[in-house]
Order: sequence, then structure tokens, then C-alpha cells
Amino acid sequence: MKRTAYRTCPLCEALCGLELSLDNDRVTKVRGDAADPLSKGFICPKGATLGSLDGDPDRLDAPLVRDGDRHVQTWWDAAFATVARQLRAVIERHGRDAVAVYIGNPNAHTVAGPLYNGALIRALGTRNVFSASTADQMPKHVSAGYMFGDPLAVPVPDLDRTDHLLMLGANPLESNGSLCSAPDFPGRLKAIRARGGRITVVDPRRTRTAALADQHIPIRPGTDAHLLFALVHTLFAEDLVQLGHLEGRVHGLDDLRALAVDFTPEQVADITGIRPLQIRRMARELAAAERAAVYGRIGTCTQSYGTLASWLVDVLNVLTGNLDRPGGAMFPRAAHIPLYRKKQPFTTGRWHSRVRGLPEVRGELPVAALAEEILTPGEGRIRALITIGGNPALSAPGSGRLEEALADLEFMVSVDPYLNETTRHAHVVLPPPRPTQSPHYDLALLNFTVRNYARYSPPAVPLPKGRPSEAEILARLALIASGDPDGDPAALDEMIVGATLAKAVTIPGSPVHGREPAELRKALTGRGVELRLDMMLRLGPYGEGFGADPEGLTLARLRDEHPHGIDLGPLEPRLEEVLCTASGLVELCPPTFAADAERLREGLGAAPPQGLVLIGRRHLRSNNSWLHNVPALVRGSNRCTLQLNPADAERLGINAGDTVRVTSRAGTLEAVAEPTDTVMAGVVSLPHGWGHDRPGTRLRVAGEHAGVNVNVVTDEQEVDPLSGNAVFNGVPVTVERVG
Ligand SMILES: Nc1nc2c(c(=O)[nH]1)N[C@H]1C(S)=C(S)[C@@H](COP(=O)(O)OP(=O)(O)OC[C@H]3O[C@@H](n4cnc5c(=O)[nH]c(N)nc54)[C@H](O)[C@@H]3O)O[C@H]1N2
Ligand SMILES: Nc1nc2c(c(=O)[nH]1)N[C@H]1C(S)=C(S)[C@@H](COP(=O)(O)OP(=O)(O)OC[C@H]3O[C@@H](n4cnc5c(=O)[nH]c(N)nc54)[C@H](O)[C@@H]3O)O[C@H]1N2
Ligand code: SF4
Ligand SMILES: [Mo]
Repeated sequence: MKRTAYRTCPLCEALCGLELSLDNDRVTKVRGDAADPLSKGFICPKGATLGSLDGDPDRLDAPLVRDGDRHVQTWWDAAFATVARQLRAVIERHGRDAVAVYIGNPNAHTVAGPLYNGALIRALGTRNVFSASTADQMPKHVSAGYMFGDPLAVPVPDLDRTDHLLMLGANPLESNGSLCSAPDFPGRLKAIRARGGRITVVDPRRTRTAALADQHIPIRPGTDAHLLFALVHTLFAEDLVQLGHLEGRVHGLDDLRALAVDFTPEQVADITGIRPLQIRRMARELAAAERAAVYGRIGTCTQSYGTLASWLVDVLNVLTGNLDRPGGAMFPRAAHIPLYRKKQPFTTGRWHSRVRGLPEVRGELPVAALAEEILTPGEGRIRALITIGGNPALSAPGSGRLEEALADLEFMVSVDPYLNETTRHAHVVLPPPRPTQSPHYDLALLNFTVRNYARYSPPAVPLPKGRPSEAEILARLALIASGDPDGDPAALDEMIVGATLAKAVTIPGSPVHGREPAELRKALTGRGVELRLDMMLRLGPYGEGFGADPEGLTLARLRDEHPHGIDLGPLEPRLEEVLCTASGLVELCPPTFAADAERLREGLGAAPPQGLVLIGRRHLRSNNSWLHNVPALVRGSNRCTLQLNPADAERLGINAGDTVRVTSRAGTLEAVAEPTDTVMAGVVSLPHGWGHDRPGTRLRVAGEHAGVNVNVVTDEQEVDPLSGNAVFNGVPVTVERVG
């Protein structure tokens, strides 16, 4: 039977609405959903291939168990029974911390991950929790945590209303944007210029985004914090600080001014590679703009000063009066996040990693420490691992060592649709259903949209009988971890809903303050994911509030009356709702950051280090490590090349197409050279997510386009000390021609 279904694309942070044409259970065509108020029909080449991904013959549709070097299909009950038995055995032998969890990037796109991973982690009672966040945006959380009191309060550039966008370490023309959900990001950038605004891009490469901007400023990798400090310095020195509506709402301005004194443009010029005059001009332009936003993304996070750079980005937004005002950097209001939440004061380091003593951040330890926690003998060593939608064998820094570690585990279980570089090590693989069979609501991303917006899509294709949803898989793992392997997932939902409602009624300011939880429960509809979402939406800022606002949102209303999503309006000033620092003010100069800034001083006036440094690269037709099995996305020339500046190539006697050896402290790899003047001299660039040549995987297409794993040479010993984040940019390497 032919029909049409609507849903959100789960592949990147742009959250495009899709219109799927289906023939029975098969997707025959994918188009942009023109009725989606946020994406308005926009779609990219990845979204257009969702049908191939959904129907990929290599996608697992039954669980696997490992038998020696092979994986064989098994029944769901048998797979869960094996997990229960093996996890119990590891916990009995080595204790609860011996079981680690790794949560990968797709958990930001599934509804199951954010709803059930917490319960699983709590039930395990382990301190060894890792995720892709420490290979990505953890510096942003630490920065927001100390500045605003809430690690999730990461300001988003108000793209549609700004006149001046200063972008560092982001390439939305390839990535489609990150921590800023904006379908058709390229179109929104062009609109800034069309209305007379200005875009400046700071990036070691002349990317497609840089090419679209008014101005591209090449920067030596890993030195953004130096540049940003010099911008702060210039604002103070030239009396350009204008807090405007933030006057009286910040703390630490004098400390900040004192700290910035030495960071003159002259002092950072050599290390950043940017002329003092240019730095002053950037500061003046930023200060002069009517409405400006500074936006830093992964290039500024995955470096050794990641937290300092993230902090200084928002310091600039504050000093120019642009935080929390239209056209500046604003805080979206997500429909599922209640306003009355009691927030804990933000801290880090409540525990530390066993081997290197790295601090816990947001309940996690750095993924850069995962391998050593598995391989180093002693009390508290990790002996079992649960991976959920992640491929750390390719995505984690120093992943050569991590692969060795994965092979050393006593037990590993993976919730993943593919048998890939990571899951080939698993003793049990539990595949989630296809995207079309899964419900969708962006719990993790609707907090970062450029307009307030919500959308829920029910599964477009029903699950076959006996096939668990991803939510049920994770709920069953949580039940296993809590010692109740035969427990009912529905009972887990009731417990969570009951606990949330019981708390909500006690908090003054909540729409249900003083009500009876049991009575509230009766109003909710649906089971599992839908039940949980219905509760969250009702308690949220646009919610029906269990009768408080009869016109407000419920899941049924969002699903049935707004199948293309609902526009909840432009971003609005809401700093008061967000702020939860002890002082009640924006902390401009947290002591922890001031102390770490001492590391930056060492670079002042210093000549840049000699030698080449490595950075990453994203391509529109890729998505980290896992879309290389879709034929349409890997067709064409090899993209996994080592780009380098022609001057460096000439000096090293390297020609286009030569095989070159790249060596770092951590490891060595071979890649094909691609000289290009888009990369600044002294910098080489290799994309991540490749290296699909391992035995024991089931990725037929990707195997034919294997590429090399860049993370063999990135160094797990280097982290941003405040966040524990991995350092992928500015890795010192040597490059030589092979043969
Ligand atoms: N097509 C595609 N889209 C994706 C992904 C993908 O793999 N492919 N991945 C998704 C994920 S998980 C994420 S987190 C987002 C990331 O989204 P973005 O942050 O936009 O990611 P990139 O495209 O890698 O852009 C980072 C830029 O930083 C530059 N850079 C490197 N080092 C430095 C430095 O030291 N300083 C400065 N200023 N710049 C530097 C790089 O040259 C690059 O152009 O993209 C998401 N979208
Ligand atoms: N050198 C270098 N390394 C990097 C980066 C870089 O820029 N340079 N970027 C880093 C960044 S930003 C990130 S976010 C990380 C990503 O790191 P990871 O999250 O570890 O890696 P991914 O490649 O996103 O892995 C996704 C996995 O999820 C599975 N999957 C896909 N869909 C689903 C689903 O619906 N449910 C479940 N359970 N599983 C699913 C896929 O099969 C795959 O195994 O990589 C980091 N690594
Ligand atoms: S931009 Fe992102 S969300 Fe939109 S269609 Fe492409 S992959 Fe999907
Ligand atoms: Mo990411």
C-alpha cells in the first residue's frame, strides 16, 4: 500500500522535517516537508537518502551473540538472558564500577536514549560513564555551568535577526550546524548578508562557510582562546564595553578586565598568526554592530583550551550587550523542559578517573580515559562495557589503544544497528529498529533551535510482533542492571512518571503545585515513550499544565494537530528564567577559569611552535563514522585525504596522490595527500569516521570505501583540563612521503 508519512530527519542537528513516500514498509522517496514551520521544505543530500539507510541490507534486524570471532543471530530473550548473566557475573567478581557505559552521538537524535539512559546508569551504580560529549561539546557545558549556573544553558546565535555573526571553528555549510539547530543554515547565512549584515569566519581552513562570509581569518589551530582574550582586551582598552540591558546583572567584570590586561593584540599575534590591526578591527566591528552574535563550535571545543575558548565566546556576547537580546546570543525555550526545575549548583570533579585522576563533569569521565581504565590493572578496573549508539573504536582519541582495550574486556554489549568497528568486539549486539519504525522527538536538540519549536513524529512503520523498540531495549537493560531482569518496562515508566509528578507537586511555581500525583497520572495518555513525553510536555512552559492552561500542549495535541511541527515563536529574552548561579548574576570571571587562563599566558609573546599540526574536517555527505554504508553518500572520489598547504607539500616533496605517513606521539597512519591552498601553511587536515577495513564487521559498502582512521594519531593523553574534552585540533604530527 502506498502512503505518505511525516517525520523529523534524525541524522543531524538541523532537524529538517521530511515527507516520506512509503510502499508498504519501504521508503520509496524522501522530500523536504514544506509544511514544517522551521525547515520549510529544506532537505540536504543525507536526508534524501534516509530511505537507503532505513532499508540498508546490512542493518541488523535480530540480536547477535559472539561465538569466537564470529557473530551469530539469536532470539531476543536469549540475548537479554546472556546480558543478565554476564553483567551479574562481572559485578559479583569486580564490583559495580567494573561496568562502564559509553553513550554515542545518535543518543542526541533518538527519543529512547535521553529517556532511558539515565535509568540504566542509575541502576548500574557505576562511576564509569563515558560519552561522545567529551569528544565534542563538554567545554560548552562547563562554560555555561559556571557562567549561568546551568550546563545546558548554551546560548544560540539568533541567526534570523543578527546583523553581525562572528563564527569560530564551525563549518555549517558541511555540518548543517551544531548547538544551533537551524534548517537551511546556509540560506540563513546568506540572508544575513542580504539584509546588509556581516559574517566573519575564523578557521585554519578556507571552508565553504568561510568562502560565503564577508571575511575569513585563518588562525593557528588551538589558539582561539588567545584571540578571544585579545578581543576582550581591546573592548576594555578602547572603552567599547557596553553591557546595556545586562548592566547590574553580571559579576566579575573587574576581575575579567584585570585578567585581560596582558592579552594585547601584539602579544597574541605570533601564536595565533593574526595581525594586531586585524584583531582590533574585529573587536571594533563587533562592538559597533547593532545586533551581533559570537558563535564558536567544535573547532573551538576540541582543543586544549576548549573551555576557556567557549567561555570567552560568551564573555564577548555579554561585553557587547548581545547576550539574551534579539539578534544576539539567546536561550531557546524547549517545550519539554519545565521552568520550575530545582537546579543543583554546578560543580565538576565530584569524583575522578582512577588512572589519570581526571575530574568528573556532568556525571561523566572523559572518553580520552576509557582505554586506560580498561587496560590498567588494579582495583576499580573496567571489565565490562555497554555501548549505546557509539563507535568509539573510530571516534575516540587514541583509538588504536582503545581497540586493544575493547578486545580485552570480559564482557561487552552494544545497542547498535550495525556490526561495525566497535560492535564487532561485543559479546551481544542488540539492534534498535529502523528510523521509520521509531518515534521521534528531539529531547536533546530542541533546547538549541533558532526559533522555539516542537515536533513529534510517531513511528511511520509498525514494529513486527516481538521486536522491541529501542526504548524497550534500554528499559530492559536498566531492569537487568537493577537486578530485576524479568521486570516489566511499563513498570519502569510508571516509576519514573510517579517520581517526577511527586516532585513537581512539591515545588512552588510548578503548574501542579499542591496537587495529587495519582490524580495527575490519570490525565496522561499513551505508553512508554509517549506516556513520558505527554507528561513532560504538560509540565513544560507551553504545556496544558494538567488543567492550568486548557489550550496548552499535550502529546496528543502536538501529534494530531501539528503533524508538521509547531512554531512557538522567535527566541525571547529569558535570562532570569535561566540563571541559577549562587550569586544570581552572570559570572563573567569564574575563579576556575581565571586559574586555567594562566596556561594561556605561556603563549603570550611566544613564537608559534614549529612543525605541522593536524586538524579535522567534515563533509556534507558524511556523519561521523556511520553513513559510509549508504552507496549514494560514498560515491565519487576519495574524501579521506590528507589536505596540506602546497608550500608544505613542496618543502616535503609531496605531490597530489602520493601516499604519506602521518606520525604523532600516539600512532602512525598512511593516507593519500591532497595539496590545497584552502588549508593554511603549517596545518594538515584529515576527516574522522573512516577506517572501515577491520575484520569481523558487516559493512559491505563502507568496506569498499574504507579510508583511514585519523584517531589512530590523535592523542588520548591530551585533554582540555577543565572539561576533560578530547583534543582533535592542533595535534603535532610529522608527515613524510612513503616510498
Ligand atoms: N556532514 C556532516 N555533518 C555533521 C557531522 C558530520 O560528521 N558530517 N557531524 C555532526 C556533529 S557530531 C557535530 S558535533 C557537528 C559539528 O559541527 P561544526 O562545528 O560546524 O563542525 P565542522 O564542520 O567540523 O567545523 C569545524 C571547523 O573548525 C575548524 N577548526 C579546526 N581547528 C580549529 C581551531 O583550532 N580553531 C578554529 N577557529 N577553527 C578550527 C575546522 O577547519 C572546521 O572547519 O556537525 C554535525 N553535522
Ligand atoms: N578526529 C576527530 N574525531 C572525532 C571528531 C572530530 O571532529 N575529529 N568529532 C567527534 C564528535 S563531534 C562526535 S559527536 C563523536 C561521535 O562519536 P560516536 O558517537 O562514538 O560515533 P558515531 O560515528 O556517531 O557512531 C554512531 C553509532 O551509532 C549507531 N547508530 C546509528 N543510529 C542509531 C540508533 O538509532 N540507535 C542506536 N542505538 N545506535 C545508532 C551507528 O551504527 C554507530 O555505531 O566523534 C568525535 N570524534
Ligand atoms: S540537514 Fe540534517 S536534518 Fe536536514 S535533511 Fe540533512 S541530515 Fe537531515
Ligand atoms: Mo558531535
